[in-house]
Amino acid sequence: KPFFNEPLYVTRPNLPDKARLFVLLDDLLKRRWLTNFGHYHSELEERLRAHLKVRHVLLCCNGTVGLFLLLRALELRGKVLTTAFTFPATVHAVTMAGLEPLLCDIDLEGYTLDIESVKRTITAATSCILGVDVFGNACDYTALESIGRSRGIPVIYDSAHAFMCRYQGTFIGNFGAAQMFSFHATKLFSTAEGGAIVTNDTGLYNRLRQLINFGIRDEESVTGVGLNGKMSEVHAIFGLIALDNIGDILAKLTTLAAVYARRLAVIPGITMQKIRPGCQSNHQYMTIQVREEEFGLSRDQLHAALKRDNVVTRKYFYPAAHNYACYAQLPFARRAVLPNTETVAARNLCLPMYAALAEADVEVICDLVSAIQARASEVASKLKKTAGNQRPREDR
Ligand code: T4K
Repeated sequence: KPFFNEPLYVTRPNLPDKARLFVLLDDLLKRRWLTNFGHYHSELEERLRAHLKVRHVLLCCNGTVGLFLLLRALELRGKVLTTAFTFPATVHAVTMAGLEPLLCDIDLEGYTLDIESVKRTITAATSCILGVDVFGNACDYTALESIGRSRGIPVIYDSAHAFMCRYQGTFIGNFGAAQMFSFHATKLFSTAEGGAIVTNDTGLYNRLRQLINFGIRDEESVTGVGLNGKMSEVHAIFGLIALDNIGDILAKLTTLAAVYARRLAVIPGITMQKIRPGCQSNHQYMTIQVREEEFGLSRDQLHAALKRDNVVTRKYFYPAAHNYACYAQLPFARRAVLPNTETVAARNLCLPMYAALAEADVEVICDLVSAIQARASEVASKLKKTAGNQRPREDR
């Protein structure tokens, strides 16, 4: 019998206040303006701009399309240097934009682009650096932007996980040529589906604003090849309500992160992501590395053992992008080139983390991890026995 009767997922959406949602939806119907840069869209852009203290916010239908449009708006050619330790969206956006991903290794503790690997890998054909602020940890902005400046190429960031994070006191969103946020249902700030490109570059913003709306400049001119990447009014309403609660959500995640950190620190073989000094995380993800030699079980075994108790963890980001079948023919698809990426992808596990999660449940999850470690060999043989006759369960 599993410890929890209902699954505890890796995340759950933060839901909008129902009464407020219905009031705004009612107003939306009265306005009869559902999309194409409407009233609520403008209000959300304005509030985000003021909140993040950034010059421009371009709301998008999702983060992936935003990143794709950003790569197109930069009018790049050749290769884009990025990481394989990320969600498929990052590397696919590069490929879909007609560019070749050039994959670099990450640092073993913080999981962002490793600067020495960037220096070793970058070539004259590299037209952009695309860092990922993975799990809300800021890339080494200073080093990456110095490399970008010396080569005369833009540096941009997939900051899908980093909304409300700060670096040296400044909100993420203000670094590099532009940064992308995801506002997907699984993110701490959510519009159900959605995202944004934020930038202080007015020329880049103006190009993006046309690309996101079919390349249309005005009623009688189309300036380039664009698509429909706009956010609708319904999604913007979700965002406006979510923004009102963001302080409470951050406070709750900070409390839960402290409980996890205190409890997990004493379990042999478990280490936490090392957040860059000066970076203030939003604690959206609770990610651990499982070191098999000390823990007694592999990451995959811990994942399977927790699932038996209905704790549904996720192996983000396994497999890393260089192991996808669609990239197998590319030059970077050689495991030996990305040793740290391989190690982190094999060890990393994301534990349940969301504002509606009870502190007491976090304590129980930590008790379970601790008990599994203490009885590692017994757990390993039980898992082995049941592996043969268990139907695969949905990994959600
Ligand atoms: N770059 C990076 C670094 C990213 O991580 C992402 C997205 C992107 C770019 C692209 O941004 P978007 O285009 O999505 O805006 C989820 C999210 O769908 C994805 O947005 C996110 N990263 C990724 C890290 O997580 P999956 O495939 O793991 O989703 P799924 O459906 O398995 O959901 C995860 C858990 O959330 C489930 O265990 C249950 C829970 N859940 C999910 C949904 C959708 C709910 O409780 N309710 C829900 O409505 O990708």
